[in-house]
Amino acid sequence: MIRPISRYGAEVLHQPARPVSDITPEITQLVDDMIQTMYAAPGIGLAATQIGVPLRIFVADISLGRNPADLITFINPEFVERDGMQLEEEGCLSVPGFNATLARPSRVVVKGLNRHGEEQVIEGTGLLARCFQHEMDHLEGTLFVDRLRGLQKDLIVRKIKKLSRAGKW
Ligand code: GNR
Ligand code: NI
Repeated sequence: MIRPISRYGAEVLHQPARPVSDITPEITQLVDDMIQTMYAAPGIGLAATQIGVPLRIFVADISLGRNPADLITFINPEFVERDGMQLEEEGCLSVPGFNATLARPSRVVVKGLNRHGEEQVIEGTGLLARCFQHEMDHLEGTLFVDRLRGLQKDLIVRKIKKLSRAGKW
């Protein structure tokens, strides 16, 4: 089932998510819904908080479904390594219509469970590293807008408030 994606301002997006204690059939269903919702959007990643569920789960596929082997599910993910620096443009399905250039480490290694509850360790560089960090931020209640400063941030927040007042957000 495709689920609606919450937008900047929704409480669930601005709070840390809780670890998953046990991979029940409900969790498996949630992961399936996240994958469907990510592909439908379309996006290269989706965190559970974006569909209103405060649990530490994200899905990612930087091939947008073109390469089935690129689909990644992480449950209770943690960084094990982070290094380098990349400066690239970033967007978010929960902040539609906006993007900004953001500095992020260029390489990360993430450890966590896959959809079957097995431990996995995955290295990401370039776009995958950026995606992993963006999704890990979601699990802490942080959106890319929160990482901006000064004018860049004020402009986006002001435009969102205006859209919100007009009922267009
Ligand atoms: O689809 C998405 N594209 C994207 C581009 C640059 C950096 C991060 C991302 S993630 C985003 C989907 C999303 O909002 N995931 O939480
Ligand atoms: Ni996002």
